[in-house]
Formats: sequence, structure tokens, C-alpha cells
Amino acid sequence: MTTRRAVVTGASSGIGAATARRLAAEGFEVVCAARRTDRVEALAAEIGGIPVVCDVTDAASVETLAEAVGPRLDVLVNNAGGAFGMSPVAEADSDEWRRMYDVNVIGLMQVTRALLPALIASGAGVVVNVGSTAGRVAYEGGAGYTAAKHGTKVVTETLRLELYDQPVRICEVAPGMVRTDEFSLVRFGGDQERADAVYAGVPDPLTADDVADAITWVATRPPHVNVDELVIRPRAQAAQHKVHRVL
Ligand code: 8X3
Repeated sequence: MTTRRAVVTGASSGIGAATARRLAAEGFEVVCAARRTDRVEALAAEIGGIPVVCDVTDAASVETLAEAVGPRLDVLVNNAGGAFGMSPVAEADSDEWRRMYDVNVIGLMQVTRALLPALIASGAGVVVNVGSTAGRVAYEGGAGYTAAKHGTKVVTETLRLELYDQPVRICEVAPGMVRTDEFSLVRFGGDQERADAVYAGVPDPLTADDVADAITWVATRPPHVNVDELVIRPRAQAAQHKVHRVL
């Protein structure tokens, strides 16, 4: 039997690293793609995967990824993404907005476009795009990120329409509050106090492993089953603004 192969972008930390580990545990050979060489190499060594240094926003870098993947691919997890800043629209930083669109939408498109032939060649490919509850609603200070994650959602829906007669499924996993080492820290430019405040008093935010579990479930359904979208939140977050905090 051929070894099933998966690509995970943004594999250097958080949901990406957890998903790479989880898919490897399910028997996939995982191509661990991210910008930080030391991290992708360590992860690939740990799980018997293949490290590829890749910035999804850079076309040449994505080409290198496609070459490393080769002619056949079973699963693509488009996880690379992120939020930068949390200013109201009236004070928005154009560069931050561009970076968010670049990684959450254009990067996802570039990787998908490059790897689609290999996914289709497998005869039963799956693309799992990591969206967000921020792609479902609006919240104050979030417009740059929510606009980008709405973009992730709509690109996913469009692809599913465009590829309706091809042997590839197009899915989205959209998490709510997930506590990872880097998401909020990056959003707030390294300000640990602001990052910690996001999760203050929340009994149990989701972990990267919870989301990796959901992604792996979506990616391992039988080939005729397309999980269009899976929204996953901690019990403490009934809605974006409705968060139980014990303070
Ligand atoms: C992350 C969810 O609530 O920080 O994608 O926008 S949120």
C-alpha cells in the first residue's frame, strides 16, 4: 500500500504542529512546511516527516514546496495564517491589513493552486482550510482579521464549487478561542500581558490538540464524505462575545 502523504503549512507551532503530529500518528507521511528552519526540522525528525522551509506568501517558496511534495498528495492542511494588531478601523494600520490578507487568503490560494494537481492525482484528495469563527462574525478591533478569515471561508466555498466534479474534497475547520503559545502573542506584537488577557478566567479554552483532532477527523472521512465546515469552540464560548470567565 502506498504511504498516504499530507502537507501541513504553518507547522512550526500551535495548531499546525499539533496537526502534523496527529496526522503522523494516523500513519501519514507529513510534509511539515513553515518559515522557521529549526522548528520544521525538529518536528519532522520527531514524527518521521519531511521538513520544507516555506513562506506561503512567497511564490518561489511555494514552488519549492510543490517540488518537495511531488506528483501525489492525499491531504493538504492550509493552516498558515494569523492576526496582526487589533485596532479599530478608524486607526487601522494598512500594512497589518495587507499582511493578514496576504497570509490568510493569498498564501492559502498559492499553496492550494500549486498542490491541486497532486491532490487530484491521488484520486481522493482532501483540502482542509483552517478558518476561524472570525470568518463568521464581526467584532470590535477585529476587522482586518475578520475580513481576511471571511476571505478564507469564501475561497473555500468557491473552490468546492469549481472542483465539484474532481476527486478532491474542500473543507474548512473554523475554531473559536484556542489558547496557543503564539496566536495572541503575535497579534499583540509580543505583549504577553495583552495576550494572556484574551484567555483570562476562561475555564478551558480549546487547545491546539483539540483542533488537530477535528482537522484529522475531517481529513480521514471516507472519500465520498465532504465535511463542508466544522465550527469548534470551547464550552465557555457560546458566541464570540459570550465568554464565560471566572475572575
Ligand atoms: C481566532 C479566533 O476570536 O481570536 O481565529 O478571532 S478570534
